Amino acid sequence: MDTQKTQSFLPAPTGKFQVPEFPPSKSSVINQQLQFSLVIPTYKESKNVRNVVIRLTQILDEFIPGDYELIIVDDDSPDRTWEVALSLVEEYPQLQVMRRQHERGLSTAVIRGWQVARGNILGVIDGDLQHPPHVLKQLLSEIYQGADLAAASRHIEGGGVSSWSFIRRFLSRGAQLLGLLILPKVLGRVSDPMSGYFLVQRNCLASVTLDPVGYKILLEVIGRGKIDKIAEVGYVFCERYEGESKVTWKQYVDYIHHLIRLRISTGRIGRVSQRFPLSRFVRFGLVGLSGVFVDMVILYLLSDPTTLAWPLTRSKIIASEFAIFNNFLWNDAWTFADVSMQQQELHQRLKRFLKFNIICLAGLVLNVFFLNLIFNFLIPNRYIANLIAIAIATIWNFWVNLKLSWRVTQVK
Ligand SMILES: Nc1nc2c(ncn2[C@@H]2O[C@H](COP(=O)(O)OP(=O)(O)OP(=O)(O)O)[C@@H](O)[C@H]2O)c(=O)[nH]1
Ligand SMILES: [Mg+2]
Repeated sequence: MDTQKTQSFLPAPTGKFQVPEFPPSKSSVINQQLQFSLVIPTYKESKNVRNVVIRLTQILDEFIPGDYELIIVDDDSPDRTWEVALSLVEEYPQLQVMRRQHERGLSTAVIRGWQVARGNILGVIDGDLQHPPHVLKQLLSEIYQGADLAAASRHIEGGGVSSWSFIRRFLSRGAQLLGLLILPKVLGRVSDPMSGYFLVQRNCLASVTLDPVGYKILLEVIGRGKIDKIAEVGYVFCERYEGESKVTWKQYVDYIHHLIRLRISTGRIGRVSQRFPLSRFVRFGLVGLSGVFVDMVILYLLSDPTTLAWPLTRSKIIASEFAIFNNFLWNDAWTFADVSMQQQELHQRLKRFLKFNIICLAGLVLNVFFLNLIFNFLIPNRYIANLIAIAIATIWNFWVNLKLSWRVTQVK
């Protein structure tokens, strides 16, 4: 307990996940810069943390004495890993501890650690001794020889997994294959993209905004960092002796989410979305969905054999007019709010509604045409046929309304 009075936690950064170009300065410490900062993310590792610190210190004291720091970033573990870690600081002055109480997650913990790091080489290693610490020497050597990123890999010469079940191997390889399909340019650059054990030069991350989800921080670094030369070093992923694994199904879901997010923001879709009003289109689509609901309900009330049983086309026209009115109100207030706020006069609103209505009526002609075509010749289910017809009309509606009804260029 005494320790806590003399030693204190590193404050956890907030805001954007951005590693500064230069190490942050701390007035109380002379000669800030270090060669190497190694972040150890921990969650419920109270039984491992002491051994990790001992092993890492032994190796680094021999290799780069006094020129490194260890940063444990703990997410307020219920087993008080943070307390155990802090109690080691006096004995191991190269160690610093961050206790995060407002954020959680492995990848974000690593970045928060790098944000306060003083080293020019940044690294990450698990806190459960599954990553053999001696490999650090090889990883550092690769960086000294000019690599931007040096990753420890289970899938090259000298690498392996000690005791994984068939299922876990299968899932890991399946995840890698899926990643290769979605993001070949990122996953294809390393043999073990799932590795959580790697070093990277600070300048490769400087002024890059990272945006990770879940566990796979290496994907984020390769996907968004300015990484040219990559080196790999084989290692055997050891068994866990203490503590428990935190890997659950959620990590697989997060992984897929992360792949898609990276693909969208860094791939071709990302470049297109800079020109294409993607978020506006998403809003337009959501409003359209509410219109589908209105349309379907009215269509049911008018045309279903159990209700009024009116002819399909007449019912559809009325249902669509209701949907058009619903959509206009939402689009004006939300999708194109930035434009309509500048043109709030009643006559301006009416003009927009008129244009919207005419464009949507043209869309309705398309809609009715496709509804009949699909219902009579392809799918004899009026609701499915209606859904497909609505999708076609929505695309038309978005493009023409964007160009004519809510003209962004009209905003002064
Ligand atoms: N700060 C922080 N660390 C985490 C979090 N989840 C996991 N970790 C740490 O990240 C490292 C890797 O997590 P593990 O659960 O061991 O994952 P793994 O090594 O891929 O899987 P196992 O082989 O089952 O151990 C360990 O040091 C964990 O304590 C988290 O949410 N926050
Ligand atoms: Mg582990």
